[in-house]
Amino acid sequence: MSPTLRNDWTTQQVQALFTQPFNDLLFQAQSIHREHFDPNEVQISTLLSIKTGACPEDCKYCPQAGIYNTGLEKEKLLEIERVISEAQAAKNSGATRFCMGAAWRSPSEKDMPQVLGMVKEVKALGLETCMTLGMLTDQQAQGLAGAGLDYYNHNLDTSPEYYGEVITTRTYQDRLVTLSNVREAGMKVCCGGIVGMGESMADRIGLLVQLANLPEHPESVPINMLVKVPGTPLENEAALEPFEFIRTIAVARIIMPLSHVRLSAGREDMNEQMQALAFHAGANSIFYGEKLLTTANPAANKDMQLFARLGIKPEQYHTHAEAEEGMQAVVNKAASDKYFYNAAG
Ligand code: SAM
Ligand code: DTB
Ligand code: SF4
Repeated sequence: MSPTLRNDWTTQQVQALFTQPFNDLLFQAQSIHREHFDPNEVQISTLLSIKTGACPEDCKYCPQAGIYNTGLEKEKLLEIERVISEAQAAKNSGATRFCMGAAWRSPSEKDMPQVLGMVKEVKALGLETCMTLGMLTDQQAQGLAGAGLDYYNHNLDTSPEYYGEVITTRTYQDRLVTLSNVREAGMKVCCGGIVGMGESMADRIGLLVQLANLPEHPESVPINMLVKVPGTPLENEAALEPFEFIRTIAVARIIMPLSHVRLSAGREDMNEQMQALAFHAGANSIFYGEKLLTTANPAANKDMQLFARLGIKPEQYHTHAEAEEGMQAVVNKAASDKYFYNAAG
């Protein structure tokens, strides 16, 4: 009888968590966080854009969509050598995972061999690998898994209800199919969304319900604060109330207790107190290094100084066997937690 994580959250239950008094919410999130993770460790990943700009999709938040005039310099798919040297630099500065992103609707068959080569070479450096390349067929997902890709990032972005306001060139269902292909191929899933796009609280709750009710929780849940890029339709969007952002992180932590929750894009616009509050709410992963894909991120030394002042250590990369063993220990411990686990499963 193995315990199962809940994936039957109702909107009402998540709304009740989300709207409870702030201190109660943070206490609950921090308590759950401490049951499953070292509260003073944060996983760090570095991003690289391996193919920049001229994307055929119309995501209203995105500087890389070809239809918006954001002044972005487009680039072709990078050579493998360049990717290896960027990955080595990321490793040298302390990252444990290297995430490669491409401004594609989906990868073409022509580009796949080069992409698979990148996975193999970056992995050979002793880094965990992640890619985000758009929609994947089941064969493409299997190819990436076969090359050794650890994680695939594909976000749901927002609630099903708000989605059509933001993207019209691919459906919510298309995204769910890609996520299922990634799972079937045996890779870990990185899936989250963006807040601050003019959505309502109900939409933030709707996104969280969708994420937690996937057949398996994503191992990594990036919560991005919209980076408002001039030239995109969302450039003048009103700023999200900061506590709403913290509430979103805290609820993600509570309903997906074993997932790494990433304080993702948008940290350039947050002060250190806000970031510290996000860690207190259960965020335990960040993007590390001066650049996200095309926009700015805090300098690595600034992040390390913040970590030192908060007593936070970067999470060490574990070998696959160690990670499996660690996860089994967490699952065993979770078996006795009646509130979040269904022991009858
Ligand atoms: N083209 C691929 C796709 O969309 O699936 C992969 C790259 S895309 C840039 C990856 C994710 O970055 C998007 O799903 C979105 O959640 C996030 N993102 C893009 N632009 C952003 C922005 N301006 N602010 C916050 N997050 C953003
Ligand atoms: C995710 O959820 N956020 C990252 C990553 N996945 C690929 C991307 C953020 C991009 C922010 C805008 C830019 O730098 O282009
Ligand atoms: Fe293209 Fe991805 Fe940007 Fe959408 S988010 S426009 S798919 S790069």
